[in-house]
Amino acid sequence: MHNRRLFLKLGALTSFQWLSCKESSFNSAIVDKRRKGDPLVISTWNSGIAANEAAWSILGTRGRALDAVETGVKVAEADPSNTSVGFGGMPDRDGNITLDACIMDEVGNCGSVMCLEKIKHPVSVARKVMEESPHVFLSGEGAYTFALAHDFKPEDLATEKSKEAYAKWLETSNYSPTINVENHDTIGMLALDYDGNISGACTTSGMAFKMRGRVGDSPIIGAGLFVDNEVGAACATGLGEEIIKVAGSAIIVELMRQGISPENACKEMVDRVRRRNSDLTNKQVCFIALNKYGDHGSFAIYDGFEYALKNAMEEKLISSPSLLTLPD
Ligand code: SD4
Repeated sequence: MHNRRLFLKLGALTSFQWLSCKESSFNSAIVDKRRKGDPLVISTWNSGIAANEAAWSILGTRGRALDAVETGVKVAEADPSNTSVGFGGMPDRDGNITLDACIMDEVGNCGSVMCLEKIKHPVSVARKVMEESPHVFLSGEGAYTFALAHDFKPEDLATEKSKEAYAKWLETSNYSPTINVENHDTIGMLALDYDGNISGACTTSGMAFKMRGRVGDSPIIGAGLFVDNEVGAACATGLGEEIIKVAGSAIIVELMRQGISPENACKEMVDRVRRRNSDLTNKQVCFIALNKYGDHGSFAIYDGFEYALKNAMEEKLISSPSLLTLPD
């Protein structure tokens, strides 16, 4: 009798209510089975190897995922050979190096800076925005003033390499701001700490020779990065405009909430980008994702994307599945 009543009650639910019922039981399953005592970190591209190493100095000693992701991506920001992030990043078309970064913690706090100039570690300014301002986004001049007020020192972020590349670009000044599909260095990092908490960070100098003021997905919470500690986290690299249009990282997390694997959630978002674009030439989009159990995965439009993994057992680069093969 009891079962029959339950059946009738469920029968009266709309499909949306029924789905919500299923999802909330899935959510509590995730919370209950949250993986504790087994930290790991993943990050985009091969620059992620060195960044993961730094993050591990925190995760491996039972530190907080938030500290790990900030420390990790700072390695890429300080590396002059990485021309898509921080020091040595490519300038905009007017010759200014403008940086975008964001960070998000296990309780959904987040901070972000956009078009920040002369500060080597935008991710640390983003963390200050999160922790010491009532806001989430600060941009341009305001972000710079905020950074100075928090003791960040202005520096010249140009290198010989970035100056030469800009001088060469000026010869034609051809405005075709594409993301190189074969290689990027923007770093997105997701970490799961010993206590089972997840945080993420993302940092970039954006498109080389972009229009002044252009902002991509990387500092946009929900596009370049999203963390929901009950479910997991995702971050992105590639053509920011396309990633923003599908709210990439936030929706990957929602797909994982429905029980979809990290790889399949990333694949679904790549598929949505494909459905919006009849021509994918020069449009690379890549996602990585991590769920509460420590499962991780990725998907990209083109092959060649890889992400770095580090946990107590191993450290490696994982080649991402993709939709298309790059033409020769
Ligand atoms: C952007 N997503 O600004 C970034 C670029 C990127 O490696 O990933 N470059 O659109």
